[in-house]
Amino acid sequence: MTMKLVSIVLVLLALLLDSGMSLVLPMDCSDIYNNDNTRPSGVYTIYPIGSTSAVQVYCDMDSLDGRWTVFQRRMDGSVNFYRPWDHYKTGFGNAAGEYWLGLETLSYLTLRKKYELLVDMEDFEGVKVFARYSSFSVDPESFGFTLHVSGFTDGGAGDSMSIHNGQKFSTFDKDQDSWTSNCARERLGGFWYNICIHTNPNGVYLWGADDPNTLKGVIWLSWKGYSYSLKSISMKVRPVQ
Ligand SMILES: [Ca+2]
Repeated sequence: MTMKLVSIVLVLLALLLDSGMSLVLPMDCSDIYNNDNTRPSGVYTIYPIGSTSAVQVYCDMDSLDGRWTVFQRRMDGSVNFYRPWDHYKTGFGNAAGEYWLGLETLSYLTLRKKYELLVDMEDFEGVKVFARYSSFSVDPESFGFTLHVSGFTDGGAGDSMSIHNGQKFSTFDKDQDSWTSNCARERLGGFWYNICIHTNPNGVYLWGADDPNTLKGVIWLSWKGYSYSLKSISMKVRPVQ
């Protein structure tokens, strides 16, 4: 009798698995792609920390074979990125547009899998370039959300991230940068500021040319210099295979 019951349960389980239903919730866009590799780029729900941690993200299924989980995106200046620590910790904005996924989620993801980083960007003339890094992780909050990024590959943008490697995250109300004053207040964003920037992806959206003395725009120094604010930039991660 018991054996029969076990057999029935096993058969049902086999049918469930065979029907393509996933018993495991996706923790990132790579899991979503692996469940169904025909899924297009767009907004999906992921569960980075388990079933109660549902969060919406934009999945880039196109760039360099896809599977990218976007954690930062600027594209039209619709969202204010000059925000306090708590906002950068938990995330803000809209996954269909401009947003920041949140340092807590980012830290959880990169603790559970080894990730690489892709930074896609575009200027107002429609030119697109990228920078790629073979290793990317963010420490937990108790370590200041310290950034670890290395293994640069040039996609035309040059390397403006490596100078930020090893830095803790800073916002206007939490100065953990390496500068004597407050980088977040001076560059009007939140980032892994050093002394202070080679890139300022969370700076002020300025529609192109910027005063070279202010250094507060959406800057990627090694591509457009300090006096140009990008049209779009997005930072995304995927597991290293
Ligand atoms: Ca400082």
